[in-house]
Amino acid sequence: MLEDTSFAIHPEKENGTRNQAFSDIGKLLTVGKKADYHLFHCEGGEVAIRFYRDDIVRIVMNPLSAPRMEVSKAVIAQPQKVAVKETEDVKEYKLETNRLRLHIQKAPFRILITDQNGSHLVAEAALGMGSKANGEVIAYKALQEKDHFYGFGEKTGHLDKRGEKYEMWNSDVYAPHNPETDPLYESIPYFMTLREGSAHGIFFDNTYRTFFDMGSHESYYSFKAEGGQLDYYVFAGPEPKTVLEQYTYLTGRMPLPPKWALGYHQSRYSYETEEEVRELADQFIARDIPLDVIHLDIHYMNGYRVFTFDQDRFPNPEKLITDLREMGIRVVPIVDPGVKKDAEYPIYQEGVNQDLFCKYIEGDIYFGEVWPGVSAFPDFTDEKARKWWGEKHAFYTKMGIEGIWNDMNEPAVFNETKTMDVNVMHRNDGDPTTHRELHNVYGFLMGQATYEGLKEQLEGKRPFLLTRAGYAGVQRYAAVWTGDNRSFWEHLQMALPMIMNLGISGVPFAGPDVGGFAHDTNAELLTRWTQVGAFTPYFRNHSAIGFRYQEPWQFGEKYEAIIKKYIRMRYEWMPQLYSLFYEASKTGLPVMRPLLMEFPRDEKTYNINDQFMLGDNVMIAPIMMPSVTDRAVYFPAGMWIDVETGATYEGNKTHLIHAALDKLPIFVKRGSAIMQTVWESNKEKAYKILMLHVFAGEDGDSYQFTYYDDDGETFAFENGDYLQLNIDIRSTAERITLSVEKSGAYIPPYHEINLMLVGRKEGQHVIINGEKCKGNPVITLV
Ligand code: MIG
Repeated sequence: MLEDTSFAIHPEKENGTRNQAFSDIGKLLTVGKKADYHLFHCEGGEVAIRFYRDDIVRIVMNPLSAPRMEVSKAVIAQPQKVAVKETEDVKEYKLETNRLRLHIQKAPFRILITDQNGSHLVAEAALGMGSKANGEVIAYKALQEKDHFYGFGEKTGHLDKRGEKYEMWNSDVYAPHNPETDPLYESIPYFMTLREGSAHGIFFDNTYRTFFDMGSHESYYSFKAEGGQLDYYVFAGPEPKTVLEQYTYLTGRMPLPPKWALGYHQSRYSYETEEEVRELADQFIARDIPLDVIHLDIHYMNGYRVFTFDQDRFPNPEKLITDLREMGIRVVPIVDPGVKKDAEYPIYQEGVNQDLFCKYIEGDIYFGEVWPGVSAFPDFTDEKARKWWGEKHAFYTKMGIEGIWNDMNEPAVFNETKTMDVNVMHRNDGDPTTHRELHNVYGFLMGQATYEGLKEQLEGKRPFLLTRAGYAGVQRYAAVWTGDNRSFWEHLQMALPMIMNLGISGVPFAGPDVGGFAHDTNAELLTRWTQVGAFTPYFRNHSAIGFRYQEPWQFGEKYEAIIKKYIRMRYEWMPQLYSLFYEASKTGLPVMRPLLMEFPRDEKTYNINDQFMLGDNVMIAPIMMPSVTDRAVYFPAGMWIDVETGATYEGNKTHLIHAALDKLPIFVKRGSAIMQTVWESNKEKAYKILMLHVFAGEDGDSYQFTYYDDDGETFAFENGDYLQLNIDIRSTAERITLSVEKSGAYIPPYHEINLMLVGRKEGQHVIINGEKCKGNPVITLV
């Protein structure tokens, strides 16, 4: 229509194309030195280079002004004092630490980053870094033939992201999560490159809409943002594990979750009434299927008003929560950010009166339509609003609630853009800026507000938070579930690379809706999915309104028995899982890992999507196809033992594995061990019996691991109240030698650990801490 007016010859039409021209950073003009960083003034902008550690360097390019050295909310590490050797010749500057070398070419300005031996990590492409007149900032980096990419947070598609293009813009996507469906709910602008066995990482810390192009061109990849600075960190590696340690040093690690949060969660959109919830809990108890958590979706609220219960549907929530707790079940309610515009609703009143909602620069509150109808949205970028929101959770914690589920926090809004107006002006803790810049951290900050509020109120107990949206660093506050998947086999398959890449992106506590959210699930799919779910870090069965119910018993006895077996298995493996979660909280290493993380020199592992490692010694190869009971499994180097049959498989080979519907193929590396317990009752989940299964090794096999335990729900472990066993296992033809080193003050309900030997050779003795064992070997703890 406008084309018929003078608009057709609008000046922007011509300039528009010119505006898109890329302008390279150009030549270096002058060099300046600040207290702990270098400043390079170039034709097309200024570049700051600051070392955070000798293996972490930050590069900030600002095309318009001096680089701003503040960091986003993702970064929690302070730069350390790093010894940097500095040299200059006619062509370049060189900045060097023990681990990194930066060759800074003067004309045009280019940065080549190598390791201490001169091997290229990040090299610039023919095009360097630069900007466009529309505010975009861009980096082009050399792509090598053997580069493989991982991370990017929550993305569909395969494990190896080479050749893919991604966008980061937190989005509510109910439409099917297809391979090309992008972006989804989380924005983690971070990736790891694996090149011939060595790894390094890049975190592009820009909260605007960002884009990554990992393969449209033969010789380079690129990343860019719609606005802000080209602000990125390079992590030196050289192992995939060290990259993760470095990235999570910068952005933080998951706090140790309460043990109950690692159990089985049952959810549905929605269990609509108190009776329905009680009936559900009774079913689990009657059928003796373990259950830790029931989720309450939006129907629990009064007209979808957060911090309320509907009086008809849930007349006595306190009693419900107490009664369920007696049965060993906790309640986790959903909390969305939208606050109903209702002059008689106290939360809305407080938000308006205390000036806590998102506003336009002109002062009007931003309103958007969500479940409660027209709603206002707390401005989580403001400390005052975060505190207020956190405090409001006393409504739940006073009832005995210890966990919250955050949904719709992209934020999702029912309009054409699916989110808040990008012109909303956030307070941003005193540095106001637009939603366009802060959209991607809105959910992250809601998570911070919620987690901190809960922690304060729970007085020493560990909170649990589940979130849909987030930004880099989200692991500090929340577990992540991958949103509205569907009951398709393809979505079960997709969940594996998605969760593994989330793990590589610093988020170890993640999982998909088991059984699939939308669409009707079916018996076989639910069964196979539950087998996988039992070993994904977060384990929740959730389904959508209008589709088939998918609780463990919905498809008859045959399937119920198998599903129950695997939910129980989750609990039998809890000592092992909890130790891995502890490790994740300390080092950032994920619980569920792609094979390449343990075998980075084995190229065959670089894109294995349908197998995963649990820690460093357990490999799981689920069946994720209908009617299939045999599959090929790739075994990396070593000898691998099927935990169920004891059969041994030689590594560096692919074997055909049979797995009837009741079998999930699980393999343990020979010479290593796993810690297990037995399922007793839902009420009393603290384990009393502990078993160390040692998969007897042969000459030269050795294995070390740390078993960890504590009370499972308080922060007392931070003051030494934990049990840690550093276990070292060495095998020869004559003996299996264990040394167990105990530390910490926690006294567990079990007093000994029963050693179970799998595949012990004739003539192999067992020696524990120097003593030869007779009969059934036991490790005594007291
Ligand atoms: O789809 O609260 O992803 O888990 O059950 C509408 C209702 C909003 C989206 C979440 C889903 C949840 C549902 N929510």
